[in-house]
Amino acid sequence: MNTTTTSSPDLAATYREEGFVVVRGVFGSDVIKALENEADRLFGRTELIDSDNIRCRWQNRFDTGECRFDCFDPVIDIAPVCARVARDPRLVAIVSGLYGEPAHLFKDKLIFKPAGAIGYALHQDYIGWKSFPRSFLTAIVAIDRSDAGNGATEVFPGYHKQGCMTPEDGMYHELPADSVDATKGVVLELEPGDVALFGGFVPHRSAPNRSGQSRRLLYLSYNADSDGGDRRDAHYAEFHEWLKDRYAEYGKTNTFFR
Ligand SMILES: O=C(O)CCC(=O)C(=O)O
Repeated sequence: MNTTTTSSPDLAATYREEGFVVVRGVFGSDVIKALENEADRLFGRTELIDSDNIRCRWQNRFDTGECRFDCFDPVIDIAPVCARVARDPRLVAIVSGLYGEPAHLFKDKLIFKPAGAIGYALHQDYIGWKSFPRSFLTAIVAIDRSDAGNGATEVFPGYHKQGCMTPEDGMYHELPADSVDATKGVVLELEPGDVALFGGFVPHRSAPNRSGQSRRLLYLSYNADSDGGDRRDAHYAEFHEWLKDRYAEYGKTNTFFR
């Protein structure tokens, strides 16, 4: 298993080649403390944490199978500190530098990954919707330290050059485990304040959180200006309709967004 040591004078070239980069210490302890406090408050918003609320995502525990709250998507409309970080000029400058043009916030989620959460199977974030930006890029802002023990995100460099590795049929698809060389995985070891950035075609996954604490990471996704401009509102309108349809397929028709 590899761990991250990326530090390059030419971030954009590394991003193009590897599909990801890590920038250390983008946010200082004052911002991280404010994010921690906000994450604590959000985790207590029990009026929002409802299995019919499509803002919420859920994961099973790896040991007992119990299903538990994992993530708010979106988050910036209920979290002013996350909102400021998502549009922080230093962060937006890093993303724009990777694009070589202005960046727009597209999507935002706060993944709590509580102790025991099972983690995410191998997938690419790109989904084959006509409106989905091929320039989609996610910046992970570490609130807590993330490492192999608490289920850090693991990326597979180079495969982004293959584009979308699953059918572009508008559905979410996991990738078969053998679609990547498992020995090439890079575990994104991050300290609070570090930022990892990876493209929407980068295969990635995460292991269970085997620590005793949550592993909170803020996932902020962007698109390039030339790839549709500001599309966040349109994305969430489309995403909500898509999610409602997916829930309805399982007989869940009382969903709402709050
Ligand atoms: O936070 C994790 O453990 C991985 C999340 C992830 O892969 C995703 O949201 O696409």
